[in-house]
Amino acid sequence: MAAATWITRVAKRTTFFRPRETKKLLQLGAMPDARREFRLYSTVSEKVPKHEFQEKPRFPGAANAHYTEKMDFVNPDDGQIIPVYRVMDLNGKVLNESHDPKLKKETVQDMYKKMILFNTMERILYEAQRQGRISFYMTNYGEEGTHFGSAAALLPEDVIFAQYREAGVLMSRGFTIDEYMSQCFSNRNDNRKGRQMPVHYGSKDLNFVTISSPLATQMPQATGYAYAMKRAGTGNCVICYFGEGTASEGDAHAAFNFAATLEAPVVFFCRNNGYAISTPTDEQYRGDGIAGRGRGYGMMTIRVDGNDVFAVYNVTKAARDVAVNQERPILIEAMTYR
Ligand SMILES: Cc1ncc(C[n+]2csc(CCOP(=O)(O)OP(=O)(O)O)c2C)c(N)n1
Ligand SMILES: [Mg+2]
Repeated sequence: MAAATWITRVAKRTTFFRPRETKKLLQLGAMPDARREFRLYSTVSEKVPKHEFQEKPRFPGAANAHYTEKMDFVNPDDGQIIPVYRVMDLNGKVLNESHDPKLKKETVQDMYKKMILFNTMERILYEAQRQGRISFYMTNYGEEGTHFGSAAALLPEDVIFAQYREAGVLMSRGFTIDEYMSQCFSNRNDNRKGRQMPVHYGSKDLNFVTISSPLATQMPQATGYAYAMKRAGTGNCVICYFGEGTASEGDAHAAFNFAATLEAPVVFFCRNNGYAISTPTDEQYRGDGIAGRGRGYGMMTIRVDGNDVFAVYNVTKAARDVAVNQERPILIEAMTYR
């Protein structure tokens, strides 16, 4: 082939070393620091046929795209709407036996008992707030399935960054009624020493990071914590709960994008209950919900029936596996009501 038909292309190659390889290289004396994950860049010149170079786009910003002569704008109304994964029908009948998580009877009974206990405690605390005995309260009514289903799928060492409407997750981890009461009444037994507003729980022992009032602040924090966990090689993940309204905050974007690019082991768990205070979802966003954004950020994503405790358990367990074993973030959108 004539020389004129060849083009010399300068390509940037990236080599990733995962923690295990890094350790090996360290043992060989090839690396100065065991904790760092290295990215080595090498610049190489390669010859590619001119026509091929011209016909295949090689834009680094969309590496897998191809050329088209059709001027089609992507219409968000076209394409598949992400379905809602479920295990049970509305009567509680398991639809496909192979998706039954086959939890022990005692485990399921314990989950159910705690849901009832939690619901009862909530009524008392809500009424206490209405009577002016405590300054603030947020109920979790109707969202118990998302709390107890997801919490059961995690390990105690997995770290939780929550919003203010996931208090059942704490109960699943062993937070006691006394601890809830002490926190909400800000008394001397409160483990936060009464310095927080009611419902802004936290527990170092239970790996539950103290809740903050400003929406979405927990999200970039969760990403950072997950990235640090990955670098430390803990083999655990972070779960980050947030509401669909909170996903409109800039911090949510920052958290998703950093998690995707840094490949942080974080499970983003959105509770989509249809409202952000009084703002309905049709005023909150366009597109296919929060799950619809996952692909845009390059994250594996699933939508689940948040009222189906077994479905929530299954997706959280699978998401945890992806986060820990593939070292990447993953998004769950749990559909529910409040
Ligand atoms: C940065 C910030 N803006 C506004 C608020 C006021 N605020 C508190 S809760 C809330 C709605 C959040 O909705 P969503 O994330 O859907 O959670 P949900 O209450 O439905 O569980 C708003 C706007 C806040 N706490 N922080
Ligand atoms: Mg909401």
